[in-house]
Amino acid sequence: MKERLEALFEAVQEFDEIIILPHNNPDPDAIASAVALRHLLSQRFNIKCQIVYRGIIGRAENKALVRYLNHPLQRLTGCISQPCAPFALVDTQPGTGNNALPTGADIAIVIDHHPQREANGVINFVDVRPSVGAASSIMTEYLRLAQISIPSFIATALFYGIKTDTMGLGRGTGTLDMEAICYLLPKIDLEALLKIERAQVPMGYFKNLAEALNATRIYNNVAISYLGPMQYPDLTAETADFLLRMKGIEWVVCMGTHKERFIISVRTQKQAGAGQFIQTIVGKQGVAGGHGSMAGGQIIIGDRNPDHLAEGLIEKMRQYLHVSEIMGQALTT
Ligand SMILES: [Mn+2]
Repeated sequence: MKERLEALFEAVQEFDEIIILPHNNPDPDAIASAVALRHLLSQRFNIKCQIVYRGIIGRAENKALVRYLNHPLQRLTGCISQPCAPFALVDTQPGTGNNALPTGADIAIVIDHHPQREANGVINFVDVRPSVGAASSIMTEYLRLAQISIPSFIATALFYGIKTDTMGLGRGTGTLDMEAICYLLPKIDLEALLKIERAQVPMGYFKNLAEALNATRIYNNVAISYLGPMQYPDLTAETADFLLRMKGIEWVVCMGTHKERFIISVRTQKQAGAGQFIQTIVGKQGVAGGHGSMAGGQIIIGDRNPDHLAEGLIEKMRQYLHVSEIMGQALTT
């Protein structure tokens, strides 16, 4: 591991500035990893780091987290035309289609825990560990190895990143995640964490929730919810996490549209297969990827009717999961 840290340092030492890029619509793991990497690079090498992202930070908890961190991320509106510094990707990789990396950009670092993608071009340093539950656990390890003290607000963010990505240390958790949690625990700001986790939600949240439940149909052990147009893109992920608690349900798929995109989130009680499932379903229509038990995909709607797109996808899902139920049963009526 010491060698890995050396290699990471070697990859960045020639730079004065680095652009840190998490995945689009960053979640707590992506946000915390970005902030931790900035801390590592600025403390050790005085490198100026800018954290940028594309999309929306939609969930009330995630908004509360960035408020607590004093808004460390800058939202990109246009495309990055001529980046003045190399990129460091966290919680994402080149070629996934879920980040704002411009084609041909210089990449200094990739730190991720999603399945490894084939990347084109030269990357100074790559650390991709799909066996780890959260990128925040990898970042905690680097800070520990570098013997850089972790301020309470970063420890809190990393802790929350691990907790959410592993669904409270249940989903895809490995030894490194447990080690990171134990190391971070004495350093966290518990009161702040509770405020983030119990962040107040706007009234519209309950309307969304009611609509999502009403839209849910049960196909044997599969729950599928098509939400139509959504106010923010990670509503599908939020709804899917919620529905997975339903007794007898092994697979949950939530779909909806946000601006020009059709968004799909998949969750499963099984420990494997979610990434492969969504990649097969989306195919060449868009981009998809994920872990064993949580995954997602996006399709640019173009001139297609999103309702028809949803119908076609549901049919493919039924076949893939060998579901005999054809129409599905409404959950709430
Ligand atoms: Mn992650």
